[in-house]
Amino acid sequence: MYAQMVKSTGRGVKSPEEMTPEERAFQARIDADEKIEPRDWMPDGYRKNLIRQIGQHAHSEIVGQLPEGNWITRAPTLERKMILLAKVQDEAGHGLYLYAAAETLGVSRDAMTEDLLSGRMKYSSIFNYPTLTWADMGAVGWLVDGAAIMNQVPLQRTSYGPYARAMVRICKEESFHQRQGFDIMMKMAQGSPAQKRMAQDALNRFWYPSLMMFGPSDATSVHSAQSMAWRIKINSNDELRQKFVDQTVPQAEYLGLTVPDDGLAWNAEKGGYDFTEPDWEEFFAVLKGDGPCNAERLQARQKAWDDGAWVREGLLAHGRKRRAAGIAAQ
Ligand code: FAQ
Repeated sequence: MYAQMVKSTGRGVKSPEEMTPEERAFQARIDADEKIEPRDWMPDGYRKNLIRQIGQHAHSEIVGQLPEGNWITRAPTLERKMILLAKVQDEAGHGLYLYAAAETLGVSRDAMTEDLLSGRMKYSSIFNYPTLTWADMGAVGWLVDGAAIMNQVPLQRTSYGPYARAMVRICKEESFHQRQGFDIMMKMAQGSPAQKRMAQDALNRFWYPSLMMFGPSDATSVHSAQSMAWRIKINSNDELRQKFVDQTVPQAEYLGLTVPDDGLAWNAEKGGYDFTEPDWEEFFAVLKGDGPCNAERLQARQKAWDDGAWVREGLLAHGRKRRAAGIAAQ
């Protein structure tokens, strides 16, 4: 059984003997690959862990609009501008589906936003890196959306129904995003020597931050064991990172670009690439708020929240008026 398998790798996962009868019945549903729906009984820890992961995922989609939004007015052609605009709008949609999925667990979007702004909730580390050139739009689509898909395709089979269903649509759109990024990279890599240098520079800067998107190594991951026992996560952080490297290195070769890792080598025995781990000190520093753009990203979210106050107040007043009119009509 899954829970027993995970027990050997530890980190607070209860054995069947330690579970209450309700928890055992819940785990049996998970092990039978049944979807858990909002009104079903669930352990508090399952609910909290899902709110944490889905909420952080939603924040990532919304904050993730900022580095690309930065380039909408500077896209090199009208066609590129329209495509980028559509992509950034898609990310807003992803954030909304995910906030809605988290709300089915009893948390409000306002509360999640307050947690983001106060630093209690995170968003993906990748969005704390700047986008300096147009080639970065290619690298973000190719690598960042590529890493997001690698992580999110298995999440279509996650145990919580609303999250799994949100992921189906999100993954379709992310595939388009990844292709548009690769298309930009192809144009740049096949362009003038200066354009090729820009493409290589973007790959150099985004390679390790993209590998960090999968989270810390399995040995230091806090939530993986329990999340995998509950099928909130289907794969471990290291498994997905390896799959991403194996998929992306041949794409870089096709582009004629060099992955910035001297330790990169095909390992026939494991059927995958050996590669150099990201700098985990840098990763944890970015998580703590010390990345190149953390302060700027949070300021932008704070400003959007403050600027939107009148809309929220107006909607609430409208809601109150309609309720009062409804009561009066009755
Ligand atoms: N950045 O115990 P674990 C996108 C935190 S969507 C920041 O291994 P877990 C689309 C983690 O939260 C990208 N924090 O955690 C797009 C935990 O802290 P906590 C987002 C990170 O949850 C593309 C602590 O470290 N995708 O890009 C990161 O089991 C282009 C310990 O870590 C998702 O959110 C990180 N990279 O595994 C948009 C997918 N990694 O909460 C615009 C869903 C770890 O205790 C443009 N999420 N942490 O304070 C997941 O699959 C998981 O949550 C992981 C982390 C794999 C991210």
